[in-house]
Amino acid sequence: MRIPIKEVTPEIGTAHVAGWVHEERDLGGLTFLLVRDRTGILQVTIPKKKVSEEVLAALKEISRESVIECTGVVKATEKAPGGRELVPETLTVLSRAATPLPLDVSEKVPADLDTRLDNRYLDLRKPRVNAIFQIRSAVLRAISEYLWDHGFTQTQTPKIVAAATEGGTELFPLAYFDKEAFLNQSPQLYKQMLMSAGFDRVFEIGAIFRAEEHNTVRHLNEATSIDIEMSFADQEDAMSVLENVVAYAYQYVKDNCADALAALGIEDFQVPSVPFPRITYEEAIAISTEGGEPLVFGDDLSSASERIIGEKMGTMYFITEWPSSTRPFYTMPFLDRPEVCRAFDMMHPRMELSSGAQRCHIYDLLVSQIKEKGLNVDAFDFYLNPFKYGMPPHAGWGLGTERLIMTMLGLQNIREGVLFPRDRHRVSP
Ligand code: AMO
Repeated sequence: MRIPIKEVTPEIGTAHVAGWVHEERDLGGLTFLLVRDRTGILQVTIPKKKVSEEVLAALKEISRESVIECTGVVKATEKAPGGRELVPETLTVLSRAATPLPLDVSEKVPADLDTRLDNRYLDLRKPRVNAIFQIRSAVLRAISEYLWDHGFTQTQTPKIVAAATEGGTELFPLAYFDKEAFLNQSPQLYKQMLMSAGFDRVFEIGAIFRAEEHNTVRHLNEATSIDIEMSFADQEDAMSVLENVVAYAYQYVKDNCADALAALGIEDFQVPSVPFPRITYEEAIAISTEGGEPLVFGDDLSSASERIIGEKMGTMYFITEWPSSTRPFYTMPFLDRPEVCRAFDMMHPRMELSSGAQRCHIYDLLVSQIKEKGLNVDAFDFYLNPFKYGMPPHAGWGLGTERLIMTMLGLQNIREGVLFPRDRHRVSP
């Protein structure tokens, strides 16, 4: 049975391992292979005079990144990675890699992000890159676990939809027989409909599609949104779930992903403490204005103002009480001062990670808000009907997985947190 390289120790005696040839060093009478699998790197030492003809024949076949398997005795040696080496009794080339390689997996030759993404299957072999996806997997597990444990039902809602939720300009139209359809921008309308359906608390982790105009380091055209919706709840309740689930995910990574964090060179991994500080939108624009990026009531935050405010806050924080004009139609205004609404953004010092709100559950008010935004009420029939027949007050949020990973791991470009990113210029691989 093949064992993971991480488990190879001198105490084991004979081991059978398999993986990719990370490096090959030929010193004449002696060849060193560094063999890599998902769990680590092992030195395979081949004293040419002491191994079989079959092993020597296989050695001739080998090129970097070929897939091999071998069996042999494990010995302790200080000079090799992990303090051990394997001397092969058998060596088989399972799949020979062509030369030259389009990308250097050992990272001695640097490559730009485009070249890396063009050859993503090779790029993902790099331990540092793979570590990002081990952590991403752990984060989504932790978040699901937390929400499960707090009474949320996991749902899957349609990705082919008939209406925009987050603004018409970012829609991808779709050829859907003889009907007008789009890729969904958010599960927003569906998670709200499930509140009328009596689900009480739902969460969904799924793809969202945004026809973002600009190619930036923090926007994707296909992202993974973590969404929740909860009934009999206001924005404060939703914010509390959000900060706790984020802190839980950080703690989970700290407790379970030591190897992946080490591969990324992250030594001092800090779990944010809850509760996160809250500032109002008015306070946020005052900080931005003071910091040299003037904003007036009704402006959205620019990335420059997010940076200024983030620097001042120095931790994750919430911005609350947004102008109603800046938020989508489904947001609940403060009924005594309707120019402000019960919406919030959750911010990392570098950027926005999540938006949410208490929703408008009052049918007549919702219809008038749809009209005010210049949208066609008839297109929202399927969504509005549930509000006529018993809709509890409810609140929720959407949290971008990639932005969470990007800020957690200090990645420079959001694309690094996606296996096969989609942007304005990239639909392949
Ligand atoms: P919003 O549009 O703010 O809100 O999206 C929520 C979060 O999703 C992530 N996100 C993106 N990440 C990468 N690339 C993109 N193009 C992109 N667009 C969004 C961000 C963002 O904070 N329906 C509401 C949520 C709600 O109120 O429940 C919504 O979609 O991290």
